[in-house]
Amino acid sequence: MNRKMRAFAAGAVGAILAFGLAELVHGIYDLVPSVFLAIAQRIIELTPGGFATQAIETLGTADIPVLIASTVVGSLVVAGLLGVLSLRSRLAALLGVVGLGAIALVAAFTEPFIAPIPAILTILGALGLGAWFADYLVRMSDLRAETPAKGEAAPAQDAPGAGETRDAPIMNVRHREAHSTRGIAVPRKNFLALGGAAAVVGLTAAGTGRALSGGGGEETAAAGPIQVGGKGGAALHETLPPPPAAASIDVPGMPPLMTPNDEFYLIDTVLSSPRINVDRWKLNVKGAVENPVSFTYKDLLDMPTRESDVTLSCVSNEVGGGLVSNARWTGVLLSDVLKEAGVSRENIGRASEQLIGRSADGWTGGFKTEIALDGRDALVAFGMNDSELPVKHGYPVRLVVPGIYGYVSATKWLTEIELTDWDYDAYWIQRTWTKEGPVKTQSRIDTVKDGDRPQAGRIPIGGVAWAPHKGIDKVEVSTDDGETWNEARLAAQLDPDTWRQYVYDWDAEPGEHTIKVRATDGEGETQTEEPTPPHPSGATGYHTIRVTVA
Ligand SMILES: Nc1nc2c(c(=O)[nH]1)N[C@H]1C(S)=C(S)[C@@H](COP(=O)(O)O)O[C@H]1N2
Ligand SMILES: [Mo]
Repeated sequence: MNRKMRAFAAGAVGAILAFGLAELVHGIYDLVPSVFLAIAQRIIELTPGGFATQAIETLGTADIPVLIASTVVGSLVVAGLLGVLSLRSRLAALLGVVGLGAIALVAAFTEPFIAPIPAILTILGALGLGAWFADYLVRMSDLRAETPAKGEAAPAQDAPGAGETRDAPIMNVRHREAHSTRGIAVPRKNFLALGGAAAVVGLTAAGTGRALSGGGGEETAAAGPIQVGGKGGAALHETLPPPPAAASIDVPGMPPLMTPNDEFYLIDTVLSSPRINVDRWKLNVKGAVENPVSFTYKDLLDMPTRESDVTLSCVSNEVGGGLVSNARWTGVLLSDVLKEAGVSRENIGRASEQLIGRSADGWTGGFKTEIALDGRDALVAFGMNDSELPVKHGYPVRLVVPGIYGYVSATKWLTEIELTDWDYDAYWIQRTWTKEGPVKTQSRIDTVKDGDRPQAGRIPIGGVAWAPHKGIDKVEVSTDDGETWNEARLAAQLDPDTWRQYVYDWDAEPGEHTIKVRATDGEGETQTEEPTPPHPSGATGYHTIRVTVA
């Protein structure tokens, strides 16, 4: 390793130590935020439309690990470069560390739940430790002393500005020269051993912190059963019978009618789901309402509840993609919640035209208040497929609104409902997605995959079609690239708000075939053939696959 490489390694090791310590503290005390998660989170939020939109479109749910990995690697590279910079000017490197500290503090303080003093102490302590250790490695291995002439020649470049600071690096260089003449040079082996040991310590601390904070493990956290109703009795708690057998078609590869919670698609902007203490949680209904009210979790459970089967879909779903799922939701009607705040269909005005759902993490979704009151099963939901909402799906409470995409409506970790005018732009609207997000009618082929090479004979081509709140009236399959269409057999429609299964039994003959599917909604309208990308209002076009029949 040459001198610069060692200095780079020293800086990177310092960063690993700093991250390790910060993660460890976060693991022990979760009101000290995870610094790298906080930084990655700010990157998501600050990138105007671009990154987040692109990442969600192209990487789907993989965007989060990719972003975290880039944040970590990026930080190590910056720290390494500061190590190299410190060879020329310790002061400049120190300023760099101060800059990193400022970024970490700003990122941390934008997190929703934070204990300020411990967070500051942790960040400063971790950075101090990392910088000190990196500097120690550089000093002890005498990296700076090897080319004092270079250091002497460089002050102008090192100096960030005023004459006063201009002198400082020179003095530092001299100091280091003096220091080096004392001859404390660490041989290469010791450098590697010491640096390696520190890296191991840092990574272990980070790993321990991650494990303690349950990072990544949250999907598996089992959600308990829902405990509805204290006083009301059964009449106030409408339940649904199990889905009839006729609503499902039993063909290999068909997605289950009700998506199990751990298979339900996931889309959100948080790197780590807010963990909400349900005993302290409140839902505030505010803004342009007659009677601002607030509900505890128990208040909601004591209201008349209902179950509702609703298919949720993401605007960034590609044609044929998996960002669509169906669940049985339990909750109270959003219209009942609004009624308590004095809002009715008759008194919606300009000032209350839009309903904003605000999340504990600050995310917002907004839609026409009218939609909450037009009779559809818009729910303030706390149950999903007979259990409490899983943390990742919005525990303790979220919104579920049939017929409009999740990005405008389905606020998870809901803490606030605010009525406001139409001018307000919620999270994804600020990032260039369209203001109203009606779900576009879509259909997907599931039982046969693109590139399959099935045997000739009877092949069931099946899947799901959805036009939430309108329902599906017809699904057609073409096996000749759209020349001719065959009506598929439909399963019973569970609810107009859910997807509907279909199958077409194809007598396949050898050769190459292009298969397409299209659906017609409950209002007689067939989905558009013209292919458009998800951005800005949802993908259109027919799901198309190619198979070679042997
Ligand atoms: N707080 C919060 N709620 C949110 C989001 C989010 O990023 N943050 N994403 C929305 C989007 S874009 C969609 S498609 C749905 C997805 O819900 P799910 O992850 O439970 O499938 O949640 C919505 N609710
Ligand atoms: Mo979405």
